[in-house]
Amino acid sequence: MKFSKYLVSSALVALSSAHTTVFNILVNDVDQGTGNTPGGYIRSPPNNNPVKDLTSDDLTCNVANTPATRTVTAAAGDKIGIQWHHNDNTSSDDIIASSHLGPVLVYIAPTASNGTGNVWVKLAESGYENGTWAVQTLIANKGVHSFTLPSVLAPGNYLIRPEIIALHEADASYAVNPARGAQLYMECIQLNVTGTGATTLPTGVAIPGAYKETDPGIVFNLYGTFTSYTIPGPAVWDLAAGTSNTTSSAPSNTYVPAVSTSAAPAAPSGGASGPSTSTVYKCSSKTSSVSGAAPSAAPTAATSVSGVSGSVAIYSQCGGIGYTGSTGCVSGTTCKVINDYYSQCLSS
Ligand SMILES: *[C@@H]1O[C@H](CO)[C@@H](O)[C@H](O)[C@H]1NC(C)=O
Ligand SMILES: *[C@@H]1O[C@H](CO)[C@@H](O)[C@H](O)[C@H]1NC(C)=O
Ligand SMILES: *[C@@H]1O[C@H](CO)[C@@H](O)[C@H](O)[C@H]1NC(C)=O
Ligand SMILES: *[C@@H]1O[C@H](CO)[C@@H](O)[C@H](O)[C@H]1NC(C)=O
Ligand SMILES: *[C@@H]1O[C@H](CO)[C@@H](O)[C@H](O)[C@H]1NC(C)=O
Ligand SMILES: [Cu+2]
Repeated sequence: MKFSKYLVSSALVALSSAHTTVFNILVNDVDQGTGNTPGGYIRSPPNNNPVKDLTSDDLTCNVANTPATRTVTAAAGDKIGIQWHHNDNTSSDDIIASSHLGPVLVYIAPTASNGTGNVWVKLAESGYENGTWAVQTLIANKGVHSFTLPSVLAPGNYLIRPEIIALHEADASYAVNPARGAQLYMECIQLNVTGTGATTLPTGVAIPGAYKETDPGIVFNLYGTFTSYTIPGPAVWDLAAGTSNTTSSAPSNTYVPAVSTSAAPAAPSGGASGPSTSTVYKCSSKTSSVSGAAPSAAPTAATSVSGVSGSVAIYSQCGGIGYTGSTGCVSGTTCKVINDYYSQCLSS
């Protein structure tokens, strides 16, 4: 049967993890040494699996929110580089699977809060701009994402929470189908901020709490047609640029959420019958096994709707409620109904 080859391939892919974690940070481009091992300065999880449950306490600082041994010192106004890696920090490391497209963000909270309460303030964010995803820029920069500590920030101990939201399975909501959904990668870095700043953090948001399964940036069809992406969570703190006290001084990587989100396709709401992803986009995690990829539902749902040939690539969307793009699949593929909201070009 046609779908069996996807099942076999998925099983193979699932053996290798495609995720990412933070290994170390740079302060004004100076490497602060390994931070994710015992004795380090990162509240680092035991593996690179994502967190997908938006209501879980694991979303705060990942599954191991216990104080790390050390704290890195940096001055208000310093440039901070977050170094992400997939498996190791060799030069051949791919940082994160290229399928894991999505935004890159940074939050801050007082260390004393342990991340609990309305304490998280967004310092930086980068989403989809000029046809490029922040994750693609991150990979091109060999895993380093940089931002500036606000120069007015009062001295003290802070948790820096970098985050990647991978959208490769986010066309379905985790709440509807736990085998799919956005994959969030985060941890907390212990930073002691020095300097002469006098501005304490404003009231922030709670994490978990800041993201909802109904956010257009959480449920998002990467394989559909879109021109903009709305990064979830609060606006970036207007002092986050670091050098001045004006809103116009936002960091150059700040993404201004588009007012219109109409380009984001509606989320499939067909229960467990989410799209059967290609092996290319599939990645392993403890909870996302082959059996969770809705293979049993997909074959019966996958009926050909269009034999018209066109330019829509394999595994891309070619139909569904609310879809207005092209329905013609490239040669060798056929548009098949996955559910009411999503049809996809698959091998014919
Ligand atoms: C690995 O990380 C450590 C700590 O940041 C660094 O000193 C070392 O140079 C890195 N190795 C490579 C090959 O990048
Ligand atoms: C810190 O928060 C985590 C949840 O993110 C919790 O498991 C842990 O017990 C808390 N630690 C303290 C000291 O409150
Ligand atoms: C996107 O393009 C505009 C117009 O050329 C430019 O001003 C902006 O800096 C670009 N953004 C990024 C992230 O490259
Ligand atoms: C942070 O830095 C201040 C000023 O140098 C110092 O007094 C304090 O002990 C440091 N705290 C930590 C946790 O390193
Ligand atoms: C920021 O700007 C406001 C309004 O212009 C001003 O009242 C405030 O003192 C400024 N704060 C700092 C830290 O410069
Ligand atoms: Cu992954």
